[in-house]
Amino acid sequence: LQAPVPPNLKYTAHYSCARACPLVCINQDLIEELEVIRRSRELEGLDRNALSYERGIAAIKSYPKRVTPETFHEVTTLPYLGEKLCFKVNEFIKTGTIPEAREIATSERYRALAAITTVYGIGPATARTLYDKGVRTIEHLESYYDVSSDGDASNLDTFDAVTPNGRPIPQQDPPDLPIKVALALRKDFEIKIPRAEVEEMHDVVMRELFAIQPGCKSMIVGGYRRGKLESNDVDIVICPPKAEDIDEVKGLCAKLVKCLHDKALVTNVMHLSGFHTHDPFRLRNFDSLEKALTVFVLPPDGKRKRVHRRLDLIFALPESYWTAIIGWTGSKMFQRDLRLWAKVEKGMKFDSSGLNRRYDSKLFYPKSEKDVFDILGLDWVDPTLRNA
Ligand code: DGT
Ligand code: MG
Repeated sequence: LQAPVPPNLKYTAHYSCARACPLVCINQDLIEELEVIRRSRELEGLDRNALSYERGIAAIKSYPKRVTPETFHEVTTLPYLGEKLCFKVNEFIKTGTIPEAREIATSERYRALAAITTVYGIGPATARTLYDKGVRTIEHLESYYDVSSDGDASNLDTFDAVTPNGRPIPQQDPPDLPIKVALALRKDFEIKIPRAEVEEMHDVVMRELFAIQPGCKSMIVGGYRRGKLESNDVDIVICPPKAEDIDEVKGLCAKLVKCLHDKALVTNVMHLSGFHTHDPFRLRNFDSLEKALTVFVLPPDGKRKRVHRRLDLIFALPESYWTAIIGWTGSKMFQRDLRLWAKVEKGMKFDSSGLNRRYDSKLFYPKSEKDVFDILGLDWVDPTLRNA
């Protein structure tokens, strides 16, 4: 699925949004070893250190030659490859492993924190608190939250937050609800989603959406768009047709979710957010995304049992459609560097909901994804090469 690397994208570029970063690289075994160290820093809340590793790892992912004694010197000149990281790369060249990574990977604490954070909704800080309370395994978690992984989350569905006109009623998400849903459906969520099923889910969602609001555009984003053969969830960015009255398209996300929920296609709603309230500036500019984080299940297909899937629906107004697509295509690192590039090199502000110039707040209305790259003065990077 991967696009060829165009010669204008140099692997020595400082920003990962200016490099080609494949999904799987020639030094994947080294990446996986370094990833253990990065992950442990993240799990321990050492975010700056984790980010240093993430940047170094992204630079190695773009490096197109095998790391060997012959290429080692060049590797040390790559961006973000500091002394410590180079030392570890050198250990890997000599032995095929990194001793620190091996030590971490076998430690009880790392294994427990890594296992606990596989549950959707549990981040590193919560995981450490749970660890301190004696939680070591998913089974411990089940008893801690009083949920069994039996595939039944119907008692964990509190979706009633929509008025008859489709507006979400502002409400606090019930605490721990996403975690409880994720535990109950854990065995389903562990099964990755093949591309064909991602596409089938998209088709079903769009069929329902067209019945409510004809003329919407949509794109499957996330890891699917970066070329992953199997995804953990499905992310879809949706854009309503240009409306005279912004009120016409507001609330579309909640309306769609309600319709999918009524048809038992969405079984649980974990989070639903509307456009930002009544601040007229915000409505037209930033944060103008509505989003729903849900659990979705395809209609039964004969005897075949369908698996519960995580589905994120992101609604963007026409002027923020392309920035939303870039933001939600990821990767997280690519998006982070895009923001940094925009700020440091161009005096602009980029995020999923828009693009503007800092000194006079001039807004840009990109007409395509390429347009966003052009405005930011960046060479085009194919989505399948955005796996920094
Ligand atoms: P996976 O695990 O197979 O679903 O892999 P991804 O890469 O699809 O990961 P995912 O679904 O967590 O996120 C998709 C991209 O969307 C990711 O690169 C970062 C971005 N993203 C995730 N959550 C948010 C959010 O709340 N706001 C914004 N602006 N972007 C987000
Ligand atoms: Mg995803």
